[in-house]
Amino acid sequence: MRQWHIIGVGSGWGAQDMGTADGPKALIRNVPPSFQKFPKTLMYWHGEEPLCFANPVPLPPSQAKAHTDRVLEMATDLSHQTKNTLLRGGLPLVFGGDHSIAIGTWSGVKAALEPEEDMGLIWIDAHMDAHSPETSPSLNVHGMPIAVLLGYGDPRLTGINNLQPKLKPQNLCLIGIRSFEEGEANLLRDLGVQVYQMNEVQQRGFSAIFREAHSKIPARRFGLSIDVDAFDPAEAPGTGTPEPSGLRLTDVKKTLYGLAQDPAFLGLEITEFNPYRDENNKTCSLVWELATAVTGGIHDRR
Ligand SMILES: [Mn+2]
Repeated sequence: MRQWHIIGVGSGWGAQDMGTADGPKALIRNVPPSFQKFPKTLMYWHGEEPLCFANPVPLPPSQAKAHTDRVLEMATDLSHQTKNTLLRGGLPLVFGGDHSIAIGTWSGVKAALEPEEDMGLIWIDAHMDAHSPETSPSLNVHGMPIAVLLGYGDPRLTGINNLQPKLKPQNLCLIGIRSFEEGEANLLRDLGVQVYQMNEVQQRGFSAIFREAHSKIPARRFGLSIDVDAFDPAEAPGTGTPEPSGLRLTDVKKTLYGLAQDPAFLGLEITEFNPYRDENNKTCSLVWELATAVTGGIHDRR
C-alpha cells in the first residue's frame, strides 16, 4: 500500500489575488478526523510549514516577469518533491496554492516515470488554464499551466527538469469548463485536447463524463488536478475566480471515491483554495472531503 505524502504549496505568485498562499496553512489548521486517523505509515506530512511559503508581497501586474520568476522557483522545488515522493513509492497529495503549482506537481511526476512512459492527466476546472504569454490578457501564470505542460509558453517553465513536453495532448482531458478566452480555446482545439464543458457534464452527469475521460486517455498511469473553482460557488466560495453553475460535491465525491486504490493512480492536486474568501469554512471542508474521497479506499481496507 502506498503512503500519501502531503505537500502544502503556499503559492499566490500565479494569481492576481495572492490569498491562496495561505491555503495550506488553513487546511493544516483544520485536519478532519478522517485524516487524523491515518497511521504515520500511510500518511506523511512534509512538515507543518508549507513549501515556498514566502509571505508574498503583492506585485503590480506590470511586474509579471517577477511573478514568473517566483513561479519558476516554486515549481522547480515542487517538482523535486513530487518526483522523489513517487520514486520512494509514495503518492503525492498536493494542496495549493494557485493553479500555477500544477507546473511543478506534474513536471515532477513526469520526471519520476521512465523516459518513454507517457503521463495521463485529468483536469477538473471551470477554466482552461491554457494561455500563453501571447494570448493571456492578465499574464497571471495560474491561467497558463496546461499550456506549459503541453510545451507552450515561457521556455524556463516548459523546460523544468529538461523534459519537454511533460504531457501529450491525447493524454489530457478537461472537465467542468465554462469560462475561457479564444486564444487558449484555439490552442486546445488545434491540439485535439478533449474538453468536457460544464453543459455536457450537466446533461450526462459527472460520473459518465469522468469514466469516459479516463477511458479515452491512452497513457497507462494518470493523475488528477482539481481546481476548487470547478465547483458551484455555493459549495466553494473560497476561491479567486468563481464561476456560476459548477460541479456538485456529492456527484464528484461518489465518482472519485477510492480512486487512489487504482495502481495506475499517480497523485492528486487540489488548488485555488483562498481562505480569505471562504464562508463558514465551506471550501476548506470541501477540499478535505475531496481528499478523503480519493484516498477513501485506504480506510475501507483497514
Ligand atoms: Mn485552474
